[in-house]
Amino acid sequence: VDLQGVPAAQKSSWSSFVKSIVSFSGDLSSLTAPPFILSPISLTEFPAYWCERPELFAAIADAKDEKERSIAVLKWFISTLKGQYTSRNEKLGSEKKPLNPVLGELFYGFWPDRNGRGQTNLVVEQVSHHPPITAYYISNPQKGLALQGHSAQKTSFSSGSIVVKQIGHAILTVDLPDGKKEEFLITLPRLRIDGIWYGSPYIELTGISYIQSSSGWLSTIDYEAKEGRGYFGLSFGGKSHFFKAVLTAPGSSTPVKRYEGLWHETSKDSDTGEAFTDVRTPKEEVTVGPVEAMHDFESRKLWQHVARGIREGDYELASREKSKIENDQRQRRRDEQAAGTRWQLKHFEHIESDPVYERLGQLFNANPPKEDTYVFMNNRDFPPTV
Ligand code: CLR
Repeated sequence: VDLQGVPAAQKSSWSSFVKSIVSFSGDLSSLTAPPFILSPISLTEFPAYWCERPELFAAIADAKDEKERSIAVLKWFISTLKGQYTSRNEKLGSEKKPLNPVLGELFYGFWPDRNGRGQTNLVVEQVSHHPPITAYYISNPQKGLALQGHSAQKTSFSSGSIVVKQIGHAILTVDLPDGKKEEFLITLPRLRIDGIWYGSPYIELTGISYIQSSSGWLSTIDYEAKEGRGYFGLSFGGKSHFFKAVLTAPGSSTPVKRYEGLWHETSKDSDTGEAFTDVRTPKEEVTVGPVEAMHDFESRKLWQHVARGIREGDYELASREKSKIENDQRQRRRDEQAAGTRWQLKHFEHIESDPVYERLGQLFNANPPKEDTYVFMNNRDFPPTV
């Protein structure tokens, strides 16, 4: 094979890395990869992808009824996919291996209020190291919106691709004007990482994911639907990043709304041809405070020297600094063991079964029927509105 994406000096190390993942299943984050494929960004930063279009998030609160709210949630969700799954290719040239967060690693940020959309706040904590699990809480108090979720991955290798099953889910809670709450259970698609052999990995989404509202409305998003045929006879068939979504009313399986298109470009209402999502416009990256003002465990401070090494191609610096962090972690775990204590999470509390997942999951036969979760303890003051 032609290793197009691999620098000459790293071709043999890439080949042995690929050989090691072929025979590997479990936690990819622990494998040592050649330098060119390393990203200077920690996985704790990834939950920010949920809110890089804050006005679409805020718009959920402005929808006039249950059906319109479900449509607004679907629109926001589809519009996050480009950031979630293609932004490393755009920023770093290909999908890369993110920094593997340490236990207790933190990431805080916000999107400022603009045009009355309210400020959106982000709290992320690495709640487990082995296996890696990241918990997040994103809220827009002014609009009465909160998204709580956690993310882990199970990886395997299948005919040249890495298959990533996402473990975890997100719950979006909307405070309604009448004092009631509406909840949405959001499940996550599977990923396939292609382009491995060539050293230029990229993500394709597969399977089906769901957004179940407590009002009964359900969005079913199919990432593998073949032969997309839009209103104008426009065919998306076979194109990558294609999706089809249907919205069904409470207790019914007849689609009330159907959408289709490319999640990294545009999509349409399949019946009327009306525009649905358009993510060709720039997204808004999360605002974070200066590194000097950060807690030692905040991602960008913790990894600053490793990240600089990776960015500047000084891999010796990167690996030296990474070893320091890993040794410090090992020492902490030893100290805890000796003292008979355990690491205390700062912002989240683990519960064995998420009651909202159980209740809403029943409505569409979620598999598995139960999932654990990390509940935000509501103990973070956010920076003032800018
Ligand atoms: C994390 C949760 C986000 C969406 C997301 C996007 C990219 C995924 C990442 C998640 C998990 C880690 C991941 C990454 C792509 C590559 C990386 C699967 C699901 C693995 C660990 C690294 C593979 C190494 C090859 C690129 C060589 O909401």
